[in-house]
Amino acid sequence: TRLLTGLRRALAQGEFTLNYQPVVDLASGDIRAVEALLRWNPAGSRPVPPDVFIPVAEESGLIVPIGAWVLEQACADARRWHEGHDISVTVNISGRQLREPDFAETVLDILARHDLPERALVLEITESMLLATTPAETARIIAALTTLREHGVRVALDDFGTGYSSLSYLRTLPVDILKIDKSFAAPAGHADHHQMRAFTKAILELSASLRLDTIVEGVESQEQAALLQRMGCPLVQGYLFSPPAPARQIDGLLTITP
Ligand code: G
Ligand code: G
Ligand code: MN
Ligand code: NA
Repeated sequence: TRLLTGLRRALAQGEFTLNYQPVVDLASGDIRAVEALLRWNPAGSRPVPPDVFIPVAEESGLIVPIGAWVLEQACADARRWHEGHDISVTVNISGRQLREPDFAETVLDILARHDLPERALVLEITESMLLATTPAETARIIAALTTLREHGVRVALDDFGTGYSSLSYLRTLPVDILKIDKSFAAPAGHADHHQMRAFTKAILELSASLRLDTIVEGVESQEQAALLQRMGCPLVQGYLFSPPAPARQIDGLLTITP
């Protein structure tokens, strides 16, 4: 397809960029982390959304070199932000990347080359990446994550609550952080908001009792933020605080002068 041809050229032509969305401490308003979100601006045409090109990159295997570029770029930016701030960078990782035999070594090598402490990196994975894996592949993914965690890299389970079997994956996967999917931040007035509130409260309690950190995604209003604070939610992410923004804007938020 034309999309695939374009993607093959995109890395060499420097058409990818990263935006970053802050993860905010609800009580203090401090930025604790930023999530790297990949953007593709093909020369001479309009940006292609990640929902469109990431599945193509995954099927073709191009997500492996693209994902390596994302890790390099995110660690280079994080090096600047980590100076004087306790800020980590969160990178979305595809199952295809995790199944590469040398994934853990690649990540540790990138961290070392950028002189970035392992604690400063969070890898964001989803339950769905285990859907089509064989038991041997699942074992390899768990081994890679375990190695990385032993070195201090943290793992976040993204889109929590949307999968088929969230609780069993939570028991299987070695994770440090739960990210509650944005569908749970349903605004007041939304038909399901009472039920969503009950689920959010239950997941927050589960997460705390498992000693995991919790981030609620998709917070768009003050009302949602106030409600989440009353529920004891520590960390949030969403348009209320900041949309995904270019690295230079994050520099500005952290008052870093390049
Ligand atoms: O915010 P946004 O529309 O950018 O993200 C859309 C989807 O693309 C999200 O599900 C997100 O996890 C995914 N995504 C964004 N950047 C990356 C990336 O660098 N690697 C992978 N594998 N997925 C990404
Ligand atoms: O799937 P993942 O959680 O990695 O991707 C996050 C997605 O959510 C991105 O597409 C990002 O642009 C989007 N996003 C970030 N903040 C908000 C928000 O407050 N509301 C909504 N609806 N989407 C958001
Ligand atoms: Mn994510
Ligand atoms: Na998510």
